[in-house]
Amino acid sequence: MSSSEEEYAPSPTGWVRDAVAKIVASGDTRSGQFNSSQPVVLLTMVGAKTGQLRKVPLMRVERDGKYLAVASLGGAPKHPVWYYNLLADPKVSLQDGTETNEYVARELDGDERAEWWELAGQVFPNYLEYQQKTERLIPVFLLERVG
Ligand code: F42
Repeated sequence: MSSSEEEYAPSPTGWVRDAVAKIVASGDTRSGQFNSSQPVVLLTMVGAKTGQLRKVPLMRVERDGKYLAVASLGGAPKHPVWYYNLLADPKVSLQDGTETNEYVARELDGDERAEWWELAGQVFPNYLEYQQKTERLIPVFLLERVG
C-alpha cells in the first residue's frame, strides 16, 4: 500500500511529527526510538475521512512475526484517531527497522486480548499505568502479515 517515500499527512503533534520525519529520512525506525531507547515501529494507514496516508509511530510489541498496535494515547480519555482508521481499513504497512511489510489489523477481545496485553505490559510497562489512568479499555490490535 505505501512506501516511506509516498506523500503523507504529517501529525499535528510536534514530537510525533519529528519522530516520523527522522524515520522517513533515515529509512530506519531505530532513528525514531521513544525516549531514545524504546524501539518503535511505523504504521502507515489510510485516513478514514480524508483518504490521506497517515504515518503513526507505535511501540514495538512483537511476537512470532506478529505485532501489536496499542491505542493507549498515554491513557487519554479518548481513543486516538488512528484507532478509527484501522477499524475502517485494517490494511496497513508496518516498518520495523529497515524492513516494511503489509499487515492486516484485527482488534482483539477476551482471552486473546488478555494474553497479548500481558506481552504489551512486559515490553512497555507504561501501558499498565496508562490503563489505570483511563476508564476506557485500551484497544489492542493484532497485526498479521499478508502477502
Ligand atoms: N500512541 C499510542 O496510542 N500508542 C503507542 O504505543 C504509541 C507509541 C509511540 C511511540 C513513538 C511516538 O513518536 C509516538 C507514539 N504514539 C503512540 C503516539 C502516536 O504516534 C499518535 O501520535 C497518537 O496515538 C495520537 O494519534 P491520533 O491519530 O489521535 O493523532 C492525532 C493527534 C492526529 O494526528 N490527528 C490528525 C489531525 O490532523 O488532527 C488526524 C489523523 C487522522 O487519521 N485523521 C483521519 C483522516 O481521515 O485522515 C480522520 C479519522 C476520523 O475518523 O476522524
